[in-house]
Amino acid sequence: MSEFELPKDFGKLIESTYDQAFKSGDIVFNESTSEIIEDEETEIQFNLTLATGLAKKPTPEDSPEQIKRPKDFNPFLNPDPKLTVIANYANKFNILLNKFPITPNHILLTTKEFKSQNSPLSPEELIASLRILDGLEKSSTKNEKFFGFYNCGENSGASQPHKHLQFLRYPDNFTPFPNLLAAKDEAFIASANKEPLQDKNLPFAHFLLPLPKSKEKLYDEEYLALAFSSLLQRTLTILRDTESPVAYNVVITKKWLLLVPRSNAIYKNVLGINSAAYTGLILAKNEELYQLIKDVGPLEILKELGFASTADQPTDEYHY
Ligand code: B4P
Repeated sequence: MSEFELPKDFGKLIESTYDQAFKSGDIVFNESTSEIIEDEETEIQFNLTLATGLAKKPTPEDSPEQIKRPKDFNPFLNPDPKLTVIANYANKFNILLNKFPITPNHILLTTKEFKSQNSPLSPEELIASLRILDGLEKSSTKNEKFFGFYNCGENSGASQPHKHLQFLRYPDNFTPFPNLLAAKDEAFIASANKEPLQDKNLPFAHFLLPLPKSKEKLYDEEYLALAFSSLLQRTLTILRDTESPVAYNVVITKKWLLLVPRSNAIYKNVLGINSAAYTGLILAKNEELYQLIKDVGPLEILKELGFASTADQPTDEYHY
């Protein structure tokens, strides 16, 4: 049995932990409203969410008196047992509930020991993520689809420095753009002969690989390490020629892996954008920001916080 095997009742375990933590007030659930809009030119879907309660959420800049805990409090080191779904997963991780969710059962994969959120994903972190996605989808009676995401580096939208990935459900009737792109090819590792997939209609650089359908290959550490590093090389090649620190978003599903280099975390100094936005889920914490997203258009915002697309460039033999 693999050390990454999850309990058969993984979904139920998440739900019961969530229900208890919610009842005891250890989860701060924020009500939200959502709508799906479509970009006129590309027909790409975006799910816009308005969650005004989040504006009151404590931030690392709040004073210790305000939030009644030490300034450098790390919620992922010795995590709260009431928020813990599985402690010591594969001897290296914890699977936790997000304390401030907008959708129920939002979970996090955190490293047991402190590791930096600026470090690339390890093969074990990729395998654990795929297992979690598999566990979530198998537990769903409604054929729901899930994604994992990792906000890496200063400009990526991360707020916690302790390494963590997050897992969310895609909204119903929503097609994220990478699904359409990944469906165009079989699984491959990017090489000097074949660049990762990039949608020409999108105005920001992004690198996507379809993942293998066979379970043996999908859960193969070496394969995943090569796939991730081939995307990271392209990401670092873009960042190499700029003044920007290393920052990128990772989105993973059971079907594909996506990396997006980031130039900035916040649009016009008001709207924070993380990995979820680069798979089409955009969050606003007040009405003005919600309207701003609609007025400017999600693609324009994503363009400004990323880098120019390289879809038209010929294959470059030297990446980073
Ligand atoms: P980070 O990678 O550091 O940053 P983030 O997702 O952008 O979250 P942030 O904290 O900045 O949240 P925001 O108000 O923008 O993730 C840190 C994670 O740890 C977060 O999930 C955070 O909530 C969680 N956390 C913090 N303290 C904790 C504690 N004591 N115990 C357990 N978990 C703790 O957004 C609020 C939430 O909405 C975030 O979770 C965010 O990922 C999620 N979200 C963003 N866009 C979304 C969208 N379009 N739809 C649905 N959810 C979305």
